[in-house]
Amino acid sequence: MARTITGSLTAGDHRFAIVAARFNELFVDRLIQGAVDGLTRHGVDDDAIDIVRVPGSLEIPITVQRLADQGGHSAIICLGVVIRGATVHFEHVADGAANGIAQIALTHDIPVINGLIAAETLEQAMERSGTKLGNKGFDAAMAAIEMANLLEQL
Ligand code: INI
Repeated sequence: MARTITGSLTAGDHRFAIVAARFNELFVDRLIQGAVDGLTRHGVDDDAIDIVRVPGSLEIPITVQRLADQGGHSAIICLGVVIRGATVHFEHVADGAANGIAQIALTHDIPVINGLIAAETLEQAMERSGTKLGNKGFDAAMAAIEMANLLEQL
């Protein structure tokens, strides 16, 4: 029978970093709360979570790179909010951040979870940061725990 390998949602001895933008902090703060809630509810100790704040989403990749170089975490969660309505260079910020963090995951062999919201409107950003459509920070935390455990097995 085929063997399926998946990562569990158990904390283990993993340490996690959250890199979060201050830009649009009204929403990003909710994402941080969601991510921390997701981690701790699955058994991750508060002391095993490092939160690093950066000015905006474009500063997330270099910060993730530094953390990945240091090697103290099993996964890194990126949180930021880019809103088209409020940003002329929306694509530049959203794509720059997303491409940068994806690249670091591959070059440093560490799960870097994209918890960035790219929203068309303020309302959409609100929906994804703790109201109608859940909390993307919480979802990112789940992906981080699962990937930390999965990569340990592979
Ligand atoms: N940063 C964001 O995280 N979200 C945005 O919507 C945004 N807008 O609107 O421009 C944004 N800009 C700042 C950017 O990430 C950098 O901090 C800035 O350009 C300095 O490098």
